[in-house]
Amino acid sequence: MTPLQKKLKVVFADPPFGMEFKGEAVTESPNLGILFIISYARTRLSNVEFTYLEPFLSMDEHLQKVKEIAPDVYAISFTTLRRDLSFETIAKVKELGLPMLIIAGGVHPTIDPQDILKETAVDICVRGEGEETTTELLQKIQTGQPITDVKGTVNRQKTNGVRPLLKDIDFFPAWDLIDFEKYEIAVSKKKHVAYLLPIRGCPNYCTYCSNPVWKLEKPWIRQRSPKNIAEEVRYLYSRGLREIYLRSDTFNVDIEWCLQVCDEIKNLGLKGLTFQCNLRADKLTNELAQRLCNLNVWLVHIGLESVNDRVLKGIGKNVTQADNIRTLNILKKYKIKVYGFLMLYNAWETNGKLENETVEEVNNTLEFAKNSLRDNLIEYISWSITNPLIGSKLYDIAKKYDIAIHNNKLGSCMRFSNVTEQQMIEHVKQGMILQLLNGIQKGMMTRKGQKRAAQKATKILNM
Ligand code: B12
Ligand code: SF4
Repeated sequence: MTPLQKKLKVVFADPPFGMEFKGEAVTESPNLGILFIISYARTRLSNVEFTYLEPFLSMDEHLQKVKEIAPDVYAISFTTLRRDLSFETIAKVKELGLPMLIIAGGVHPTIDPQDILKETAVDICVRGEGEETTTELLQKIQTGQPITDVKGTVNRQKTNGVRPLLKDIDFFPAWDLIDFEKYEIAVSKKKHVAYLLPIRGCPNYCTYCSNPVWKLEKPWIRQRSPKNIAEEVRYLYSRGLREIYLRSDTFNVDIEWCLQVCDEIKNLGLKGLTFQCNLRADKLTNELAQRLCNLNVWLVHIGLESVNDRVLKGIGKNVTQADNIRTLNILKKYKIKVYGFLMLYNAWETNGKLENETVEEVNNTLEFAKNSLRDNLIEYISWSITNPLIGSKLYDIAKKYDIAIHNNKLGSCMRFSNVTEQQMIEHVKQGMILQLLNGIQKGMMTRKGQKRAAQKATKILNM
């Protein structure tokens, strides 16, 4: 520490969802983005004390902790779907009247920093990956330098450009801050599961995907070295974890690298360890499936989305239904189960004309799901009515044609001239019943999964 470096207390926060949100995706995993930033910054800065306020705290607990710590910097992370809760949290933190700098980062501040600067007391928004930007900001605060010009930030005076994405991502999150007992995912073999991110970015450009953090700058895709990934697996094992979910959007971006990752982890010789991962359906080889099977990957998550090639093409998925079926069959051969994700009522634009998934096409998708569950081609399904999220190409399409709606029964989705609301509600009911009955039947659900199922059942009864 140089004499000029003042001691800093920094609080990183998820918005406080509270215990009632257990059963929602927010308490499946700690915020990996925050843990990556802390891990990166603390090896480069001295005399900074980091605290992480986790998502399961209630608003009162959250505020109490901020009061006790009285941080110099309060840094909150949020997605667009949590905008309102985050704005409420920021307002209440501000009301505490403590002298602190308020920073926002993550998906929503990256997409729409002006929304945050206009509506809240946030001083600085960080766009894109936060490791280098936050480290530079904290360093400048510590040494009393101005912070209005830091690259990758937006403040009320100016927008400071885009910071290049990290080249070296061979480090892992600050797991030492986490008690894994507090997190639970919906479907798992072991009680606790840690998420591990082997890749950042995704090479595709699906119209409905709101994934702006990675798409501000190229190269989007960066892979960690197989050795570094294996080191993280060893660390998590030493912490008592026996199930790990390789959670990057797509694990099989580069098959050769994937095979090396499997080998490095396997060579650790750790007993009783199981895995889940995310795959894309167009790139699975028999060799990779065999290697995943040897590694005890028991569940693979795939975004199948739709069974109609017209729709898959329209939404830019770059996959055909033949790819989907081929991949499901390969996985079945190696006894790897599949969690399939479906989207209903998607939309896209072809040659300047709006197109949407028809009632008949949605019927096809649900019928396929029903048959595949029966034939053990798919083990679990989850589905959603397509929501045109800000940051996606679909958001712009929905805006252009003025089709975005939000109502109590369907949530945020789109309306189309060839589909009635009643037809959509019928499909929501069918989808919920299918997912619910299958989940109960398969019995692999954790308490969280059962709670989610119960929430869905209540929703059906109220429709
Ligand atoms: C793993 C994951 C989860 C995990 C863990 C969440 C997490 N934050 O790590 C769980 C299951 C909990 C989760 C839940 C949800 N997720 Co999620 N999730 C992802 C996924 C697949 C990977 C995230 C990731 O790679 N993290 C690793 C780090 C390195 O990246 P990062 O989180 O973006 O963080 C970096 C920057 O954003 C920034 N940063 C982040 N926070 C902060 C805070 C500050 C102060 C600063 C300075 C910087 C900063 O620096 C970080 C390090 O570089 C992404 C897709 C994607 N590839 O981004 C979707 C994604 C982020 N999730 C999404 C959604 C919708 C959700 C849910 C709302 C789902 C639901 N219906 O409940 C919830 C909301 C959770 C919340 N806290 O609000 C959307 C967000 C879209 C949007 N416009 O809002 C994404 C983009 C998926 C998609 N393509 O649509 N998710
Ligand atoms: S939906 Fe998945 S495959 Fe498509 S662009 Fe988004 S992350 Fe990539």
